[in-house]
Amino acid sequence: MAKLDRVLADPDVVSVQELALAARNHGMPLEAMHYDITPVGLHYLLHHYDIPALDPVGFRLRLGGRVRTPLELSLAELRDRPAMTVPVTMECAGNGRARMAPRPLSQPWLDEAIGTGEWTGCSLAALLDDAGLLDDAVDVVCCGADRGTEGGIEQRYQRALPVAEARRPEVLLAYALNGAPLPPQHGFPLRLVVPDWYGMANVKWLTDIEVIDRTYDGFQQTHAYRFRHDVDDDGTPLTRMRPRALMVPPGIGDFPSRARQLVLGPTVLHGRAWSGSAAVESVEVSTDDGTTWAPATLDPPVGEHAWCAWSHRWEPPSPGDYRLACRARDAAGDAQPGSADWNTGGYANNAVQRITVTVVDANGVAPT
Ligand SMILES: Nc1nc2c(c(=O)[nH]1)N[C@H]1C(S)=C(S)[C@@H](COP(=O)(O)O)O[C@H]1N2
Ligand SMILES: [Mo]
Repeated sequence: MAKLDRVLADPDVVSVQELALAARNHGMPLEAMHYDITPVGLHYLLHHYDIPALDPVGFRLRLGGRVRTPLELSLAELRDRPAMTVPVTMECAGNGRARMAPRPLSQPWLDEAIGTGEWTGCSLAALLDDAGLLDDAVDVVCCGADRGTEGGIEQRYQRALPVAEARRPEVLLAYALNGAPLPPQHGFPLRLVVPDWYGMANVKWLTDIEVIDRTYDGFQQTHAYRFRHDVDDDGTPLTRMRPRALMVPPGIGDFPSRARQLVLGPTVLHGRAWSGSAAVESVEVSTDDGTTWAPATLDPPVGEHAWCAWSHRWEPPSPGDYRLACRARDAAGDAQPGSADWNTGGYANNAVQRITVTVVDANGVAPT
C-alpha cells in the first residue's frame, strides 16, 4: 500500500488535476449561510468516484455479518419504518485544505465545504436491533455503490462505525433531503447520515451493511481520513467536526477578484458556527486583524446537530482596508487555532477565517 495519503501538490500553484476535482465537487457559497437549511444545490458536494445511477425499484439494502437475522429491505420497506427528520450540519474533513502548505493533491477546499440538510430516514440502531447484533460485533461497515481506484486499489467507497456510534439514536438511513427524495449527487436512493462527524462517515449510495467482529481496516479507514504528522505515523482517525465559525463576506464582491467593498456606515457582520463535540458556546469577532475580539450575538442552534447563526454590529470608524475574523469556542472548551494544525492529509483545518474588506465613503472612494 502506498505510504503517502496523496502526492503533495505544488504549494504555490493550483493544478489542473485539482481544478478537475473542484469542478465536480463544489462548495457552498458563503452567502448561503443566510439559510437555516441549505437549499439543495447549494449544499457542498464531495464524491471520490463517479456518481452511480441506481434503480430505485430493484434497490435493496442488505444487512448481514455478525447478526442473528440478516435483512434485505426495499426502499418501500425502509420508508414504512418510523421516520425521523434531523437537521444536520455537514462539513468535509478536507475543508481548509487549500490553506495548508504543503498540501496533498486532493479537493482544494478553502472554507466552503459545508451545508446543513434536513435529512429524513429511519434509525440505523433500530435496524441493527431487528437484525440482532451478536455479542462479538465490533464495527458496522457501510458500503456505497460507487467504484473507483484510490491509492492504487480498486474499491467501493466504504467506511465503518464502531457499534456504539452506529447505535446513536440520531444516526440515520436517509432517503430524503429537505423534504424531497435524495438527489443523485447526495446519495440517491439511500445514504448514511452520522450527525456531528466529518462528512466522510456519511456513506452515500448505501447498499450493504456488514457487521464484523474486528476493527475494520479498509482503505478509507486505515489509510485515508487519519491525522498523521508524518507519513510513517499510523495516526489517529478523524471523527467529530472541530469547532468553526464562518462569516458571510460583507458588502459587495468584485468579479473576478472577489475583493470586497463596503460603504462606510453601520453594518451587521453575520455567519454560522458549529462543532461536532459540544454546543457552540461563543463566537467572537475581530475587525482589526485579530488584535481585539468582541463577542457576537448567538441565535439558538437550528437543531441539536446543526449550526447556529451569529451576528455582530460593526461601524467602521473611517474608510480604509480592514481585516475581519471570527472564531468559535464550544462547551467542551475546544476553540479554533490561529493557524492550521498541519497533517499529511490536509484534514480538519479549522484555523480562524480572515476576510479583507475595503470600506469606501459614500462616493465609493477608498483612501489610497
Ligand atoms: N459512497 C460515497 N459516500 C461518500 C463519499 C463518496 O465519495 N462516496 N464521500 C464522503 C465525503 S468525503 C463527504 S465530505 C460527504 C459529502 O456528502 P455530500 O456530497 O452529500 O455533501 O460524503 C461522504 N460519503
Ligand atoms: Mo469529505
